[in-house]
Amino acid sequence: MVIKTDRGFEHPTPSDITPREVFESRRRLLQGLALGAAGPSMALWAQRDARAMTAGPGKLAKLPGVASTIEGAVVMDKLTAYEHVAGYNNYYEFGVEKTDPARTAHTLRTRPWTVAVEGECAKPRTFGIEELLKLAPMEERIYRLRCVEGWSMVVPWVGYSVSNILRAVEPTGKAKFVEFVTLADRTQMPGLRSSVLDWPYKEGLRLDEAMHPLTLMAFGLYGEVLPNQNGAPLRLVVPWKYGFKSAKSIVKIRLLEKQPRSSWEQAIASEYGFYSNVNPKVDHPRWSQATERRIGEDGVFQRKRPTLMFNGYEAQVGQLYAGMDLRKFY
Ligand SMILES: Nc1nc2c(c(=O)[nH]1)N[C@H]1C(S)=C(S)[C@@H](COP(=O)(O)O)O[C@H]1N2
Ligand SMILES: [Mo]
Repeated sequence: MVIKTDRGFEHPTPSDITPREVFESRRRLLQGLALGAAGPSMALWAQRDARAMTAGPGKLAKLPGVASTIEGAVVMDKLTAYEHVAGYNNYYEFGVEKTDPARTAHTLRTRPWTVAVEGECAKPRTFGIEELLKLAPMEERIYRLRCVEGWSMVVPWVGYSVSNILRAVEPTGKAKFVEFVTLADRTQMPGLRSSVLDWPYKEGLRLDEAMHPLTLMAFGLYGEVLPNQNGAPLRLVVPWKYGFKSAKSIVKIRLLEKQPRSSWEQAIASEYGFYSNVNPKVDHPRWSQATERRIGEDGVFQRKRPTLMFNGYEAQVGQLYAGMDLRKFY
C-alpha cells in the first residue's frame, strides 16, 4: 500500500495501519479537549482511547499513567512502533551497535535498585526504586526523541517530572546544576570492556532545566515498565535536547554548585557541548543537524524531515535560553 502525503510517497509498514486510525481519532479528541468543547465524560473517553493506543505487547509488567496535562507533554506525531523503540537503541554499556542492547541487556539486574540523591540539598536521601515508583502520580507523555546521529522517534513514556525528586531533597541556594550518574557494573554490562566512554555514563543539566516540568524521569513506555535496553528501571528524558542527555539506568543524582562535565563532553568536547539543545541551525562539526529520519517511518531513500528548533518544544523551553548565544553554548 502506498499513501500520497505532502512529503511525497510513503510506504507504510504493517504496523502503520491500525495506529494511524486510532491516532487520528485521538487527535480529534484532544483537539476537542484543547478547545474546551469536551465535558468530563469526553475527557475520560480520550484518556481511555490514549491508553488503548499506547498499550505495549504485554511482555513486561504493566505501568499505566494518566494522560499528562502539562503543556507540550503530548505531541500529535504518529507513535514509533514498540518493536523499534525497544529494538533500535543507543546504550553503549551494552554495545555500540543499535541492535546490541536488545540482544545483550537481559543481564541488567533492575532489583534491588537504589538512587542516591545528594550534594547541595538540605535532605540528601537514598530512595529505593519502590519508593520512587510511588513518589508522584505516573503520567503518560508522548515525546519526540531526537538522537544527535540524525534519527528520531516518538515514544509514549510513563513517568513524572524530575522536579518531584529534586523538591523532596530540598536543594540549597547554592545548587545550580544537577548531575545524573548511571550504573557501571562490569558483571552486568559487556560494553564496559570498551573504552569508547569514561564510565560511568554521566550527564548534567542546569537546575532550572532539571526543574522544568517537561524534564521527565521515565519508569516505563507503552504502558509497561521500561525494557532493560531503554534504561530500566529509570531513566531521564529531556525532550528538547539530543538523546544522549537522556541518561539511562540512573543510580545517583547530585546537586552541584559548578557545572559538571558529561561523559560525551569529556570524550569529544568540540562535538558535544553541555547544553546540546536540538538546533537545526547549529550543525555537528561532522554533519548537518537540519533534518532527521523518523525510525520505522521514513525510508532510507526518502527525503528526511526538517528538525525543529528545540525539537519542537520552543514554546515551552525557549525562555530558559533567552539572551544566550546558542552557537557558543551548543
Ligand atoms: N547510560 C546510557 N544512557 C544513554 C546512552 C548510553 O549509551 N548509556 N545513550 C544515549 C543516547 S545517544 C540516546 S539517543 C538515548 C536513546 O534512548 P532509547 O534507546 O530509549 O531510544 O539514550 C541515551 N542514554
Ligand atoms: Mo543519541
